[in-house]
Amino acid sequence: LLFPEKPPSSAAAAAPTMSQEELKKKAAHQAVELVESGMVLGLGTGSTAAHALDRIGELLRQGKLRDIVGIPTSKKTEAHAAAVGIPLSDLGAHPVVDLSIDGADEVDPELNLVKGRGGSLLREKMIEGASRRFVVIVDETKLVERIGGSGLAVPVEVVPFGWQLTMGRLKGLFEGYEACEARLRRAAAADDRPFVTDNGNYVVDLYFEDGIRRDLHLLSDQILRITGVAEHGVFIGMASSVIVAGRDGVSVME
Ligand code: ABF
Repeated sequence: LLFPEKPPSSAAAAAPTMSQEELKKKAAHQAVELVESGMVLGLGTGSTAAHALDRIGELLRQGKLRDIVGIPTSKKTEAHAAAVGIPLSDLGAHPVVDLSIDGADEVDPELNLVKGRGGSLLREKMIEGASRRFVVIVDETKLVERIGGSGLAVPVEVVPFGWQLTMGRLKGLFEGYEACEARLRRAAAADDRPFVTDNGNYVVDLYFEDGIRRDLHLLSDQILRITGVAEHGVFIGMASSVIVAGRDGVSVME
């Protein structure tokens, strides 16, 4: 034989594995099973929460859910929810939310979260803080031992006025404690202008070498005492449960 026969492809022989997108969808669909007709819903932001919006829209169209009112956590979610037919309202009309469903960037073993890499942490914290039940949906890549431990950003929303001063004060909080770098978030990799939130604010991203070691409540108070800070993306003790989709199945942390 001039050309040896092809060996069997190992990819074809391997068991099919779920993509990260399918895992996100799985977690989202499990959370939507908690939605009942007549509920006021907090609608999350991000690629995982987007699957929940699509599913709620689908159930509304099929008549399996009725009289739902959604409160969107961002302008992007507002547009998406409207497009899939979810009736919308706000916290003024509905100061108590029955159930919020949203993604997260990090989840620690105590169900503390980092949120806001998508930029909508302030509205998320307001709506999810006003919720009777807040269900977080993630794939297993979001689980961390310690908040800030993924090496990715812990975001802080700051008012644009004097942001350099505010960023300096934020950085000062960590000197002599956690190794931390602070950077103003840019609009995009190739766009040097600051990223602007739905509230017209900027975001300072904090990067930790080895996560946050001090008490999270103490740190939260310290951050919020800095004039110029609007809110930070550490959500302490707010999640009622976390639905985690992994390659070995879906589990619920409570
Ligand atoms: C929002 O979406 C944010 O708080 C968080 O930053 C992000 C998670 O996005 P994804 O589901 O796309 O990872 O909930």
